[in-house]
Amino acid sequence: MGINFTKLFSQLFAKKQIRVLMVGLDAAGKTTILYKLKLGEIVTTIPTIGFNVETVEYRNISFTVWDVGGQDKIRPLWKYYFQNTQGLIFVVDSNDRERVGEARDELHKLMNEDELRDAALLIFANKQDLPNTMNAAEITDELGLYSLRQRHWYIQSTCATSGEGLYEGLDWLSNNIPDKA
Ligand SMILES: Nc1nc2c(ncn2[C@@H]2O[C@H](COP(=O)(O)OP(=O)(O)OP(=O)(O)O)[C@@H](O)[C@H]2O)c(=O)[nH]1
Ligand SMILES: [Mg+2]
Repeated sequence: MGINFTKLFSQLFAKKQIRVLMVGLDAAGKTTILYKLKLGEIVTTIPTIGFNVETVEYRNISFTVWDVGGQDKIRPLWKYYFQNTQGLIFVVDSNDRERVGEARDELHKLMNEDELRDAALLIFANKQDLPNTMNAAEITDELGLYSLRQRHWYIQSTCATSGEGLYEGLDWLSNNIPDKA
């Protein structure tokens, strides 16, 4: 009885854990986002060769966020991080009109991955502070988000350096993660 009560109690108050994979082209702002969330600070980044992982606590949820380097030569490594991903954050540099097509191709490849079948998709349309950015509607169009079938997705405008939009994104993720089987 005592043991059962303890178990029930800990289940009620246990933090929900969400595993998040954050990818996107190089220089989109992933590492900046990760450390803005973790530390509340802008860190000076260098291109990520490999990954960073941090646990971000927000609203009684513990997000384990894997930030994987996005340079083209190392994109084939993304697949090693797919397993058990519940939330996928795809970060786009909204100022990079030249490479938005490349971002679209990478996103659609990810969407065809069996291991990411059930992952909720959050797009961060990042770098909204720059003068020549595409807004969320343009990014939605350029990425072909409306063509995604049977995918729970959401696009959020962000500025990683000010932190704008980041927590709104986490709010959406926390409400849209499918329950584990
Ligand atoms: N103006 C502006 N610059 C940003 C923003 N987010 C990131 N940056 C800058 O963009 C550059 C690249 O950011 P990173 O966070 O290193 O990019 P990344 O996506 O981790 O890149 P890889 O590790 O190579 O995949 C850095 O100079 C950041 O300061 C933003 O919202 N606005
Ligand atoms: Mg990085």
